[in-house]
Amino acid sequence: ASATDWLSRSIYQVLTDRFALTDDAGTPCDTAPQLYCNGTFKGIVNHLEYIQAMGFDAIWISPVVTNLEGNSAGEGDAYHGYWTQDITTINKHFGTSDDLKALSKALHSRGMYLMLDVVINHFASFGLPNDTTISAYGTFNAPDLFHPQCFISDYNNQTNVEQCWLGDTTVALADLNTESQTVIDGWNKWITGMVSEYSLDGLRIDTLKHVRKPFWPAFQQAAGVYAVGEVLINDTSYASDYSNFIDGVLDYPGYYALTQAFSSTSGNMSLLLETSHQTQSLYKNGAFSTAAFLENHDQPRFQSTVHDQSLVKNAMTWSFVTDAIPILYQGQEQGYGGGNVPANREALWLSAYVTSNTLHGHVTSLNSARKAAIAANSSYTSVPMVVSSPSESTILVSKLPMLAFMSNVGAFGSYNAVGGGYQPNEALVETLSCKTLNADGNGNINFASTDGLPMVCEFL
Ligand code: ABC
Ligand code: CA
Repeated sequence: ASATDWLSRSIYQVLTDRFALTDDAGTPCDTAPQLYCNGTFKGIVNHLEYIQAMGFDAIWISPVVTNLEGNSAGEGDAYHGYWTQDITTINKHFGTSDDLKALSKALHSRGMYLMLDVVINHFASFGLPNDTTISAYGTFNAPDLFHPQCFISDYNNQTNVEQCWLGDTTVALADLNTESQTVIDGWNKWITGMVSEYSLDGLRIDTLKHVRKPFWPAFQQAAGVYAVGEVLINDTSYASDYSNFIDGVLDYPGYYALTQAFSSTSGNMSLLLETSHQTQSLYKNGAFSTAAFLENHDQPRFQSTVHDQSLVKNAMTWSFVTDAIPILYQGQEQGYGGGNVPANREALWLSAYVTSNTLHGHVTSLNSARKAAIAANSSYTSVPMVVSSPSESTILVSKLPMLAFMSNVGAFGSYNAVGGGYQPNEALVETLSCKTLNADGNGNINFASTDGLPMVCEFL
């Protein structure tokens, strides 16, 4: 699927080891020791209804290739999938190659997309690698296919970021020499094969900023599908330049602004406004070049620090009402509150996949509001949104037929805001509360909230 195909999609992030067991035995899963908890591809297949019923039409799954086997002293197992050892085989903890094909098929028969996380920057090693470790790497089994060993020491030096190594002496992430033609050809051939073998619809590219930019266009072309890259940085101009080399970029600067804006009733709303304007002007395709999220597997859950449910609902709304492709990390709909890694990687089966809680309903409403707006306006995914901040505690996203008001006044606050662009007296629905209302004689709506909750309006 192309970038355009993905723009109308909504992505649910699955951490394969922590999403679903093959049979729901109710096995406990302690996040602290960082060991495999045994989630599988088959488990995902069995719970696709749970994801689709919330309105998601795509999933992003953890990297699937064979990882280092065994336990490191202190950093645990490769349950997250980022410790690559052999890219020609599938991580047996998650299932077989046929199980992965069955997952792809099950998704497609529901009209859903499969996005695979791929790690191109490095292979992994317990301790610093030696010749034996490297010979087990299969495709890239010679020392000169890796950059000389040095750990990244200066994030302000781009060559250091690209050519030195992530990780540490417990688990070293051996940095591939992505300037070498052998490595370039090896990766391009591999990704063409993976996309075709598993009928992938898209890719999430790990550690994008750790590989030189000109590597990416040929890789993307070899993949032949949409790819969104991870550039972990709180700097819009740094992140946005990657949109000239790859379809999409995970919106980390927006994540930092979003979490700050709704962190408390005195959160910084003007920073969110300013960051979103920068996003619109700096990325190749404005905010359409980004994918937005409030949580992921690397960052503390929003509810590890914010407890006011009004703030939580407002913050969750943002990613679903902007031009970005929305991503929701599994467990957010269940109100999970784990802090830093590894506490934020709670097993979803511990929630029993209940669908009765408030945030689950909130996510479902947000997805359906977005889908209705896309269906009502054929240029919804190509004409840029207009973001404004009517007061220091409110932000308004206008993307007709949708108008979304968010605020950080909190559950005990109230706010008023005016938005326009409708026909005089047009009949509208406020999607989150399911209440109908009418625009006034000038096509405006006057919002008044007494509990600080977000409001999403559209004509239906
Ligand atoms: C494990 C343990 C950790 C322990 C670590 C040493 O080892 O879990 O507790 O601290 C995988 C696993 C991790 C594991 C690592 C290393 O491998 O999931 O659990 O950590 O073994 C991606 C993935 C991530 C994955 C990897 C590795 C990469 O999403 O899940 O980790 O394949 C860097 C990379 C980024 C990477 C991230 C983990 O590390 O750039 O791609 N994520 C600064 C740097 C960033 C850096 C970040 C964290 O620190 O600029 O480049 O990310 O080290 C903002 C600034 C940012 C700044 C942040 C912290 O603050 O603007 O620049 O980021 O304000
Ligand atoms: Ca690198």
